Amino acid sequence: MKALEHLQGRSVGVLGMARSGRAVARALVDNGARVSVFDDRMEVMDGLSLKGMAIGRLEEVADLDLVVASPGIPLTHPAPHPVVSAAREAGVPVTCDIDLFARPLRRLGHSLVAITGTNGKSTTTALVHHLLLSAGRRTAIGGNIGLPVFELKVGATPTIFVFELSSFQLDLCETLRPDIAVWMNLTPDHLDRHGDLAGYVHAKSRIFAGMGDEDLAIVCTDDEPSREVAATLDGRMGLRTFGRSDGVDCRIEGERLACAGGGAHDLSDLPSLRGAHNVDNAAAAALVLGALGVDDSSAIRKGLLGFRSLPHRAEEVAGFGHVRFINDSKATNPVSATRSLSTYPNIFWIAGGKPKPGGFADVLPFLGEVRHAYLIGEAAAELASALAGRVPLSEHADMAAAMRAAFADARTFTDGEATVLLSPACASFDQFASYEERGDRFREIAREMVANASPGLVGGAA
Ligand code: UMA
Repeated sequence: MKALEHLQGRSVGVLGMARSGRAVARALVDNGARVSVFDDRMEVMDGLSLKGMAIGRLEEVADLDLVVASPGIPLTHPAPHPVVSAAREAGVPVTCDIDLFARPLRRLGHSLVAITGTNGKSTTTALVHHLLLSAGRRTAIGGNIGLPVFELKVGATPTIFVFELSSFQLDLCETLRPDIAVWMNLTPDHLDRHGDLAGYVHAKSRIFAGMGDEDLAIVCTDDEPSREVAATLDGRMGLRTFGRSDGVDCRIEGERLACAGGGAHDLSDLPSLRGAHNVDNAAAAALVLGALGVDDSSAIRKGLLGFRSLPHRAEEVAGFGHVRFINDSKATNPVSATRSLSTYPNIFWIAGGKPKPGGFADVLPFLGEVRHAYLIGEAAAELASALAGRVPLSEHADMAAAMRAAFADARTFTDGEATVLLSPACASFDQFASYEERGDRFREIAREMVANASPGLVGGAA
């Protein structure tokens, strides 16, 4: 693979041996690099097939030519990983899979659309990829969305690579130069990893660092940090904006969007793109498609109609009479949870997990449809005091117990459609290995409860 040819015969350390580390280590071995691998968890190292690889040793880091760190490896906060510190002290460059993979793409005739933002980046990435496919374009999807880029094939036919990029990945990128970079929004998140908001903005802004006047930035200017970032880009590269203020290139009004240059779309009848946040996602996607020469409104509408929401993001997983179960496990911070809270009616809301710093004030204006909150995990007490007096609430030992209580209440609710919503506003790590595991469990329990429920006990819509 062209991205790694220059590393033939070189000594490369791969730090973190989960999804991205394993994929890049295998690709490096296939390209003749001498690969040593590091992971702090014994069980990960024990389970590895080390074909062509050696176990890395801290005292040998200074002899390496390059370290490829996984996104989850701390670089600065709370403290740099010892391998990262040793590499820096010895002047060994530290990079990531995304930076390595993307480097030769432009030279080989491919294009890169890179998408970041605190919320909405996975759905936008999936939507852009889906719309390109439905327009007959050759495209590939990867990155933070859960698909390590070194598992993708790079062939001779020009391909549009669409990558979701997190601040963790961007923090490690030195040479990244997307043809199109999309910035969805910015609210405080991952402050434990980046130190403070400025550190988080700095890491995310690296998406634009290598871009020049042939390239295009697409930025939603609805929040202050994003407006400040957009102001720094003007003149350095092409810039198209979207949002709810005057003067943007793609204006959002309710569930409609009107893009300068023709694209006008009404999203109110699209079941997979419910809620205001999905209008943002569609606006970004329409601008990307327009920039890539796909600006036929009816083709885009056909593509939007065929889009299915991603697992764990407002994913409808089961239904019973008037009750719908929505898995929004990916809502790992309060702002993200506000999106589904403002989308569904009569919400029986399961929230909690490992809290992020900053409290829950952001959800308070969005409780209008919450009929009861079922609180779980380490955050239960903090959430209970934030919500007290605003909505009825109860604390539960775990998600299964909360779901049983929520389903019982939703079934006997008689005033319209009811939604049992998992939108935790917290990370999952206190009770689950990942938000995916939490969402999978929610889906499984919901389907079990529905399969075992007696139809005679259904409450019913008014
Ligand atoms: N490890 C150490 N020492 C440490 C930290 C981690 O040895 O101090 C090891 C762990 O034991 C483990 C490995 O590193 O074996 C984990 O690496 P990783 O966390 O980077 O996990 P990957 O499976 O490689 O997944 C990464 C992204 N993970 C993170 O950013 C935390 C995935 O994003 C991404 O999908 C994947 O690469 C493919 O590109 C996940 C994520 O949670 C979805 N992202 C965050 C988010 O969306 O909020 C940013």
